[in-house]
Amino acid sequence: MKIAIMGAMQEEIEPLLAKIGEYEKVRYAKNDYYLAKYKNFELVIAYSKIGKVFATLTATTMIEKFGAKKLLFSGVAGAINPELKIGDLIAATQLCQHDLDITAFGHPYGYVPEGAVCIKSDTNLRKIAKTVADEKSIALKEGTIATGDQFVADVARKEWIEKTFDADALEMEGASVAVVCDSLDVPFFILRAISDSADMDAGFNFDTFLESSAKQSADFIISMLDHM
Ligand code: 3QA
Repeated sequence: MKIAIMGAMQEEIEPLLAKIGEYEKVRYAKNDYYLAKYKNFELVIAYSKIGKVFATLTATTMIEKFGAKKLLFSGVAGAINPELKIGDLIAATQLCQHDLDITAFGHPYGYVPEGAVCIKSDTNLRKIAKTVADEKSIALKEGTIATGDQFVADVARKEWIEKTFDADALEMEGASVAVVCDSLDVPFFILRAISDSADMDAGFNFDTFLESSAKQSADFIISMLDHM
């Protein structure tokens, strides 16, 4: 079975490629896709570039062009829930788009007709994650992740997202992956390690912790493959 492993930034997939070692690079739609074998799996690995549009393109390509049957996302996020500290892992139970707004027509934030405010991730993949976390004695948090085309470095914006969506963390790609995978019936899992707290220090903390947090997430994803 072919499994997609996706990140948004190069730093988010680099630890995966380093661990897997041997791969073939295929250029498609102005992006690089890395094809590899790991244990009994065929893998397609890529980073999309930042934001919802690129993430949608990459997730769709991994499924429709490369034939991925499951998709795992690995990366970093800004914390909303104060229990989440830098380096902590959160697995999305569901994802929403915090910047989607047709409230002028009486709809809730994050909703468009025939869509849903939140999309749930695959429960089986989340179970595998729990097994891995237990085995490694890692405190894996589960919660709602809010996605939008915005690097949030502002407490007021963060608090608005928290109260509107009851979200625990925020980032810029997860809900796109959720929409694509839900539409195409591909089970998906979104894992993020905290790089910052979406506050006024977010830019500095992000730069400081991107690499170490991205590695936390990537290492966990590799362990999940070992259990699939
Ligand atoms: C931010 C990355 C994007 O892919 C979303 C990181 C971590 N903290 C966040 C926050 N708000 C929103 N998202 C996040 N990822 C890209 S901007 C920096 C680009 O530097 C998750 C995330 N607070 C490029 C060098 O110029």
